[in-house]
Amino acid sequence: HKEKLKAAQGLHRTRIMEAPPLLLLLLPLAVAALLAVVGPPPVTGSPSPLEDVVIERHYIPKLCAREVQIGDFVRYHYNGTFTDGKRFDSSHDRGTPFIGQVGLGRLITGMDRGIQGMCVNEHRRVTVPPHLAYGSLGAGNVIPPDTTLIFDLVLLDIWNAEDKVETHTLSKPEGCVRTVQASDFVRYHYNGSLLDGTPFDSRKQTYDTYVGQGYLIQGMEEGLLGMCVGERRTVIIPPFLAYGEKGYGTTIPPQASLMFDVLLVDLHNPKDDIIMDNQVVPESCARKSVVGDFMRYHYNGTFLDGTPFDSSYQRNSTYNTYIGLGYVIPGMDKALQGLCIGEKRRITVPPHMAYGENGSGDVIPGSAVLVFDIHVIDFHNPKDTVEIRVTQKPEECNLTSAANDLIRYRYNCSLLDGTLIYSSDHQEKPPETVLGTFRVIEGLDEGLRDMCVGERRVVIVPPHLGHGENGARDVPGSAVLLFELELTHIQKGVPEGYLFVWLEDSPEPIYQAMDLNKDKEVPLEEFSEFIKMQVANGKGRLLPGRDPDVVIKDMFDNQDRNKDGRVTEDELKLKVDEDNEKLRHEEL
Ligand SMILES: [Ca+2]
Ligand SMILES: [Ca+2]
Repeated sequence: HKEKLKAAQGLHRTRIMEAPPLLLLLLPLAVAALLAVVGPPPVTGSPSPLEDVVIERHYIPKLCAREVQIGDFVRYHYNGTFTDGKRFDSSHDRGTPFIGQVGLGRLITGMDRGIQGMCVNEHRRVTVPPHLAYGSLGAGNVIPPDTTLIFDLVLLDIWNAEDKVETHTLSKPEGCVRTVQASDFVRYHYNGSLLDGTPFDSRKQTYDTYVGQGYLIQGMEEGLLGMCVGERRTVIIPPFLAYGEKGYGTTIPPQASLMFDVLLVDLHNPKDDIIMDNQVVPESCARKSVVGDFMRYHYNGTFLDGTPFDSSYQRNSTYNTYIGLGYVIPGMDKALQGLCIGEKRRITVPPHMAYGENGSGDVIPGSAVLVFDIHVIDFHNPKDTVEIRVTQKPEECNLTSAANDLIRYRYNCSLLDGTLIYSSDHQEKPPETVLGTFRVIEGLDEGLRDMCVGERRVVIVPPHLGHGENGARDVPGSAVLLFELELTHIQKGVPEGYLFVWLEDSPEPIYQAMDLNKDKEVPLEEFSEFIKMQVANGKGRLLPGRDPDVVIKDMFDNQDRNKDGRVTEDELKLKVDEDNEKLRHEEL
């Protein structure tokens, strides 16, 4: 208000000086009365001297955020001409815009008045009568006395000493939790322009810097505060919070307001730890991952602004690693501990716990915060054993499965995320195996032991007791397998290397028992009949899982040492005696 008043007083004083009181007195009263009613008469013939500046607005920008007011500083180009068109001054010729403050009597009064209300980029012609310019004295030998001056102006910049940094949010993502604070490290894109729109800087890469530690011009330090990642802002900075009187290089002139279009893409603080959220924990969680476990997990990797950089889903293969042993970035190594199988969580890793200032290849820029949405498929420890949970046990459970037994069973085999890989229900015949003969994976063999017919179990097999690092058809490498088992049949077996065992003491003497028709020789038919009789009477047991006739033929061939198709008393030996003989031989 004070400045406005001063300006008004200034104007008033000039008018009084330029209009002699005598002239006013001579004006006939009648004419004065007429003027009071109808206004001044139309101008005819030679134009009478102007009382005030005349403003012609040749171009007004569609967007005019701010108009020049008293007290504002302005930067503008101008051409000054006389009414005959002769130029007496031009900032264009000097190549330097004029900088001044408006309405405080520091410009000629006509300009103080003529520039008010102007927008940046407006083109204006201001015609200034002599009494609002250099009056009857003129100015040196440039402006003669009593000269009307014409100024063609282009306004380039406005600011005020009271100005603060101005920010306008153009767009902002929903659910913004974190905003820029002093001492944060930010990565942002920007376009920089002067207030009239002249661009001075733009780059393809992000600008990466600390905030609030003097690395930036003061206005940018303030303008970035409170921003969210993904937010787009216009930041308008007055010259005294930018490069001030000196400007910067050839691109930023002295006393230039700067306008930045800023897009924040990344934000962290050097004190940040990993952040974990969006956690989804499965209902049952028998064990949580610890250092030394080997984990298989899927992940989507994005930057903070949501731009994806990597995904295990796209490769259609889990990421597999030991955890807590430095095989992955420190943030991930830490984040993978204490998780349940099946758990999902989001892990935000600051760059000092990821790829640091240098980033990684073309994929991860320097100082990038990484966001991983992970899904734990399974984990195990190389020390893990087979885990057996009995889910159903028949009341009567006398006969249990053991090594060498032939068994039949039903099973479903799944990954720990529930993906069914194999099921015996999809096979024509129920699977059959002899335990302890490496016909099934080690963990399953173990899981099928000590089971009675009708018993059901869940058996969890770590990969080193399953299909190992390489996996098998439909089984991914290093996968933990879950079997649902039901034992349906047990046929007790014989020890390894045996084709037949006695369950009771063998008949003595055995050859006589075997020679059914007592003719001192035992052909295959007789031998076979004898063995089958022992099996039928529960006195002996044949190797299960093979055609009994084939097994008996093998036994017979072993005994018929001279291969004449009949076993004699001399040829017959029990396997136990044979083994003892071998042993003796070796000792000798
Ligand atoms: Ca015989
Ligand atoms: Ca023989």
